[in-house]
Amino acid sequence: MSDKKIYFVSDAHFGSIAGVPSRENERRLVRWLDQIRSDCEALYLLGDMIDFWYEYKYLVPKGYARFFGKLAELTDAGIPVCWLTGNHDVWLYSYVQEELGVQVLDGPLQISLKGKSFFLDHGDVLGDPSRGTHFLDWMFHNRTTQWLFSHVLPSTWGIWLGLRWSRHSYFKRKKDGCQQYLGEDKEYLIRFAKDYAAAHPDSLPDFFVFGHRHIMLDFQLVCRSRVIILGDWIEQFSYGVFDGSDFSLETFE
Ligand SMILES: [Mn+2]
Repeated sequence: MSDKKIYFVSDAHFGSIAGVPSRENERRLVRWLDQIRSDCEALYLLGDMIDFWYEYKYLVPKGYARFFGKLAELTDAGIPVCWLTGNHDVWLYSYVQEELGVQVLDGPLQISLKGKSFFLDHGDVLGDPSRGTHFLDWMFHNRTTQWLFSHVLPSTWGIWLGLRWSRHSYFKRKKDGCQQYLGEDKEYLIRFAKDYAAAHPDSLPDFFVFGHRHIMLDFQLVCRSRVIILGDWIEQFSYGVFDGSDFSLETFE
C-alpha cells in the first residue's frame, strides 16, 4: 500500500460577503495544497468550499481563480479530487468536472480508502429533524426550482440573492452561538451516526467524516468507529488526514 495520504477539507465559504478575508483564505488553501501535493493520494472536499455557487449554461460566478487553478493542477498531475456538495454549493453541475477534472458527488458517499471504510457527507441534512432544513434541501435539489432559477431569474439577481442568503446564514450562526460543540446528545451528526450504528451493526464505517458544523471534533462512537467533523477554512484552517491506519485532525499555519 502506498505511504501517501488522503486529505479532507471543507467549509471554506470562498466568496463570502460577510466580511471574512476570503481572498487571504483562498491563498492559504492554495499554500496548503502545495504543501500536501507530494504525499496526497486523493483529496476530498466535503462541501461549502464556495459561499454561493450557481452555474448557468454559459456562465459561472466570478472568482476562485487560484483555488480552481490549483485543483486543475492536482487533477492534471493525476491526483483524484472529489467534491461532495454542501448546502452552499449544491449547484455544482458540470463546470468543475469538465474544466477542472474534479469529480462532483452529492453525498453521502460510502467508500473504502486504504483498507478502511468511510462514510462521507457534508452533513447539512443528516440527523437534522427540522422540516425547514429538509424542505430547503428538497427545493435546492428540485429540477423545477433549478430550471426556474436558471431561466426565469436574471443571473445577477440569482447570484445576489444567493450571496445575501449566505451572509444571512453566516450571521445567524454567530448569533445563535452554535459554533461550539453542543454535546453528543445535541449534535445531529453524532445522533445520526449513533442511529446508523444501531441500524447497521455489521457494516459500521470505521470513520464518519463530515463538514458543515464548523467545529473540529473527533468523537469515539463505539470501539471501532469514529465521527470526525472537519472544522472550517474560515477561522480554524483545519483539515483531516488519513495515512492508512490513523485519522487525524490538524490545522495549517
Ligand atoms: Mn454547510
